[in-house]
Amino acid sequence: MPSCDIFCTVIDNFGDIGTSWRLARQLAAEHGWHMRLWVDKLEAFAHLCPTIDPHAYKQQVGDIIVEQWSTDSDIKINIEAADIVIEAFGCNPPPAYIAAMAKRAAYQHAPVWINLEYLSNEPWVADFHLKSSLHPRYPLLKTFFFPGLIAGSGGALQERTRLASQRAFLSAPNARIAHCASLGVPPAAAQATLISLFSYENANLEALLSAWCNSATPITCIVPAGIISTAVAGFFGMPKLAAGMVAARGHLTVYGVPFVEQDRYDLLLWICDLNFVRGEDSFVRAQLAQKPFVWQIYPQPDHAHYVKLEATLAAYAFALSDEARLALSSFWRKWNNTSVAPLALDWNHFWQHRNRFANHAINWTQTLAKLGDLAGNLAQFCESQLK
Ligand code: TRH
Repeated sequence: MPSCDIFCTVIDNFGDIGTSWRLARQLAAEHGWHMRLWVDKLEAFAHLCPTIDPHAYKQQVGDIIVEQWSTDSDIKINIEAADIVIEAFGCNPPPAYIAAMAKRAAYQHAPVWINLEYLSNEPWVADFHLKSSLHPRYPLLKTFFFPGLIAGSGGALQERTRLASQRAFLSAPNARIAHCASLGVPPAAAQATLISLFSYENANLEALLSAWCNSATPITCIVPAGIISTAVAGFFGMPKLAAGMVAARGHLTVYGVPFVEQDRYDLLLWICDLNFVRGEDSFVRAQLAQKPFVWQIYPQPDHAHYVKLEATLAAYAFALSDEARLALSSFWRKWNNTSVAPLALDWNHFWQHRNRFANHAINWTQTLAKLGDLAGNLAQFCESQLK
C-alpha cells in the first residue's frame, strides 16, 4: 500500500485541519494508505481531536502519524518522500521536502504530488480539476484536485460507513435527547425546532434571533463555543455564552455547548432540524447529515465569495420548486450579506418550506453520491499514476 504525506497549514479557524484530518483518516481506513500528517498548529488540531498533544513533535493517532511542521522540522527533514504527497490548499511543502521528492524522482517513480484546492462549484472547476503543472526547478508534476458538488469536480469527502452509522445512531430510542444530554442540553419541548448555530460574525444575527424570539413555536438553539457564541451572548446582554450556559427570550432558548471533537459534531448535525454551518468542512457535513442547512461562506476581502455562493446555490437549490428555491436563495444571500440581497432576513418566509427543504436534503445526497467520494476519487487517480 502506498505511503502518503499530507501537509497542512492552519491559516485560521478549523477548516484546513478539519478537512486534512478527515482525509487522512479516510485514506488510511478505506484505502489502507500509510498516512503521515504534517501540521503547523497543533493547538487548533487539538480542538477537533482532543487526543492530540499540542507539544509533541511526533505522535501516532490511530493509524496516522502526526508530525509537527515547524521551521525547525523543515531543517531537520532528512527523509524519503512518500509515494503520494498532498499539500492541502496550496500550503507549499517545505523546500527540504520538495528536494527529497526530486531526489526520489531521480532513482524511482516520482511522488504523485497533489494540491488539494478549496471546494468550489464555479463552472471553471471542471476544466482545471486534475490538470498538472511542472515544477519550475525539478522534474516534478503537481496535479490540482478540486473538491466540489458539481459534475467534473473531485466530489466531497463521504466515508463508506457514514450512512449506516447515521441510520444506526438515529434509530436508537431517544437519540436526540441522549445526544443533547451529552452536551449538557436538557430535553426540548416535543414541538420545538432544534437548530445548531456555527457561523462567523454576522450582521444579521440580531434579526435572526429576534425572529426566533417571536416565532409561533418554540425554538431551541445549540451554539458551540466560538465567535458566534459571544455574539449570541451579546444579544441577551450577557458577557459570554460558555458551555453549560442558557439564555431565553420569548419562544427562543439558546444553550452554549463545548466545541466537541469532529465525530461528535457530526452527531449534532444529525439530530438537529436545521443547521447553520460555515466555511468548507461543516458545510459538507451538513449536506451529508441530510438535514436542511444555511451556509455562511468564508468571506473574502474582494467579495470573491459572492460568486462562489451563487455557484453553490445554482447547484444545490436547482431541484427545489421555484418558491422554495427563492426562499432558500434569498435567506442564504441575506445571511451572507451579499449585494444581491436587498430584503430583510425573513425567517418565516424561509422556514415555511421546511418540509421541502428536508426532502431535498435527503435527495441531494444521491446527487453527491453520483460524484463519488473525494477520498475514493483521489485514491483512484493517485494509484493509477503510480503504476
Ligand atoms: O473553521 P472554518 O471557518 O474553516 C475555514 C474554512 O475551511 C475556509 O474555507 C478556510 O479558508 C478557512 O477555514 C481557513 O469552517 P469549517 O470548514 O466548517 O471547519 C470547521 C471544522 O471544525 C470542521 O471540521 C468541523 C469542526 N468542528 C468540530 O470538530 N467540533 C465542533 O464543535 C464544531 C462546531 C466544528
